Amino acid sequence: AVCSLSGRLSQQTFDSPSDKPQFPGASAEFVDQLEFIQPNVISGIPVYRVMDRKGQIINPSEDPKLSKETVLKFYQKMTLLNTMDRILYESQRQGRISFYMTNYGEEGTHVGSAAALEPSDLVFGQYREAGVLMYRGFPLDLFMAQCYANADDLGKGRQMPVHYGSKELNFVTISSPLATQIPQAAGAAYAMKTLNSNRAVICYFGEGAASEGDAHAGFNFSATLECPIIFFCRNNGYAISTPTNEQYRGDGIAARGPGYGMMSIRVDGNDVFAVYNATREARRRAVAENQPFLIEAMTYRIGHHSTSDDSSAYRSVDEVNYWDKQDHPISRLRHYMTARGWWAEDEERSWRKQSRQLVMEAFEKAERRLKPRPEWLFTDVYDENPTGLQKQQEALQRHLEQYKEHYPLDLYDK
Ligand SMILES: Cc1ncc(C[n+]2csc(CCOP(=O)(O)OP(=O)(O)O)c2C)c(N)n1
Ligand SMILES: [Mg+2]
Repeated sequence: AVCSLSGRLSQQTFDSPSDKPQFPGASAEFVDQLEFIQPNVISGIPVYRVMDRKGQIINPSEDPKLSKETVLKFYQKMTLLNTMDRILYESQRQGRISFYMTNYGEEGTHVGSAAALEPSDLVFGQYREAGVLMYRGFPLDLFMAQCYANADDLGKGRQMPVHYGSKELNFVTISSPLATQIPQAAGAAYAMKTLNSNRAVICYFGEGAASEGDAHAGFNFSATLECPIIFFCRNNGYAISTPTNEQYRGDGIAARGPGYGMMSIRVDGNDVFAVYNATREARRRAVAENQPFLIEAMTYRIGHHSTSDDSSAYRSVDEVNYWDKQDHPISRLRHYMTARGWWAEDEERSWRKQSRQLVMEAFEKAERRLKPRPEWLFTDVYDENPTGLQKQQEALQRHLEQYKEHYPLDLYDK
């Protein structure tokens, strides 16, 4: 029996702890059947939702039962973001600003997640999360100042539009090389854990960015170092023109969580309450248990990727219309509010008017404001400017002095 190649009997006979695999890298059993694991072993991860498309609560025990005041705040932030997007998109089209990215269709992912966090939690965004910053209280004037690169911009006009940041609101400045924020966020969460600060980190990224190597590094460090972080993937169907069926072959991003040993969930990103519930519970447990959570919010990018893109080249108008007309996070929330008698045509009309006015005032103010002082180009990187930079600054000053008639220097702050 010892020499039997059929194996089964001898295994039973010599069953002892040493017959279990002893490899340090896995906790598993031996098998004697050749079998590959099917790639779809994790497939069809369900989509958690609280409301149906008509804004009706499906399971009352999942209703977050937020106050009227909070729900109205959700709605107002989502629609204000929409209005700001429309005005800034148009102003790029008119040549007033150089670039813009809209958030159409993803408002529920922003507001639902932002509302579930503590203000002291640190946010790392990708670039399509303006609603998170808006929910935290970033004023329209500062959004506009950033896009207009005027003297009020916290970044002093040194970044492309939509690269917002706010130290006060714990929102790390956007850097658009994809996925760089993911390992940075993991490191920040590790620091928060070691400082025992009771803070969490949330890191937003697109399903396209999740294909970058940096995403792997961030996920794996967070899991092994047991970091209080929420990885929030906005799966909006596209990475510019690349649809998800060309982006990955597994069951989306949530399916990767178990591979990293991470708690994971897929939610309906167009259901602001589902996003809120999932983020709130993930946030609570991330801090209480020091472990990372992965949330994949399914949504749809209704706008073009950016003002440099024309999405009609790679998707149908019907597809976009479906999401815009049938399954929109804003209309879903409005159905919910209307059913409770919290919102009707009158409120809608006056809020539309008021919000448009707020955006237009901020826009006009930003456009009138002077540009940042040219010497601010040279500040904020070094504590003391190295001689090389000092020389460049002097050269710029001489150049502007000599050729001043070629530069609109009166538009710049002195
Ligand atoms: C490293 C890197 N490669 C390529 C780009 C160009 N790029 C900018 S956005 C983008 C698509 C990202 O898609 P996704 O992560 O799904 O986010 P979404 O735009 O859909 O919100 C690409 C390829 C980049 N910014 N950085
Ligand atoms: Mg995407």
